[in-house]
Amino acid sequence: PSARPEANHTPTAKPVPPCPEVPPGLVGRLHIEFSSLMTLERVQRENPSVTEGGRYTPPDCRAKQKVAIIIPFRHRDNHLKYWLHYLHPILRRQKIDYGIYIINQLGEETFNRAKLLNIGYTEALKEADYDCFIFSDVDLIPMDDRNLYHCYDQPRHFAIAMDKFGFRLPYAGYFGGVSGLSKKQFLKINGFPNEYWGWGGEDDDIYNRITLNGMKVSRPDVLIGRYRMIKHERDKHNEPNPQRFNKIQNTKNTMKKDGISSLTYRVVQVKKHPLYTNISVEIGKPP
Ligand code: UDH
Repeated sequence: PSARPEANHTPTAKPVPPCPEVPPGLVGRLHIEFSSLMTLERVQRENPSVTEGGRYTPPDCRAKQKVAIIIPFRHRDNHLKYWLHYLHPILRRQKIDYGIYIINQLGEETFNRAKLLNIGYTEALKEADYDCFIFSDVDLIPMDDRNLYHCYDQPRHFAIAMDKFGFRLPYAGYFGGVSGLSKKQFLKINGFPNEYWGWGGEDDDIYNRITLNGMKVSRPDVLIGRYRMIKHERDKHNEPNPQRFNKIQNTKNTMKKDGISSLTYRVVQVKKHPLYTNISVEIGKPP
């Protein structure tokens, strides 16, 4: 065959088909462990198709949704390495069009998970036209790749069977660990509360927001929704919040004014790493 110069070719732009409902390359149950040494260099070598800032688009099909994965973060670099090592290949097999956003709370004031998640939603939308937001703790790894990281008709709870809870829901209204809302679902509940400082309660407040706004939580099968948590001690400056029990009684009154509509913060740095985007923020401190 004669090698004709490229310029003479009419570009045969093959139309990319929509991604199938059930991705064909899934493997099911996964072996997850945290004893091997992990380095970012290794994870980078394993994932050459991930582009700057931790972005990936399936090369062979068009995904219906664009998914931003938001991770609340402070001083958990070792956990992040494992998260990236396990999740990038899973998301690729799932044919997800995605970006990874680490929302890093600067300083040593009390941690505020839900406020960081609100910031992640806002900042991700400045980068791309995301339709779906998945909020994941940095220490939670799915044990089955059939637990698909996209959004559903109702707000999704993914981490329903964690090892630390004996692979069951700890209580019926649990919405912690890993969850996902479409842009529309997120805006319907005015995002997440900004006023839960320290550990606990914010996930129950989010659950209340969902049900109070006439939605219900969607969940995977209990065998598919299994997770391993990387064992760790309680972090400094994230003590259990003693106000959480009172606050979750008041969601109905607080959700209209406290949420994405009242969010304030300061971005100090946005840095695109090969496997993720790091957004370092100042979020203030409890009143
Ligand atoms: N997080 C950080 N840094 C912190 C605190 C929290 O990155 O200092 C993030 C991280 O993504 C974490 C998530 O917030 O996965 C949730 O916080 P957590 O892991 O402290 O909450 P969890 O309920 O653990 O998983 C509670 C403490 C358990 C102590 C057990 C001691 N044996």
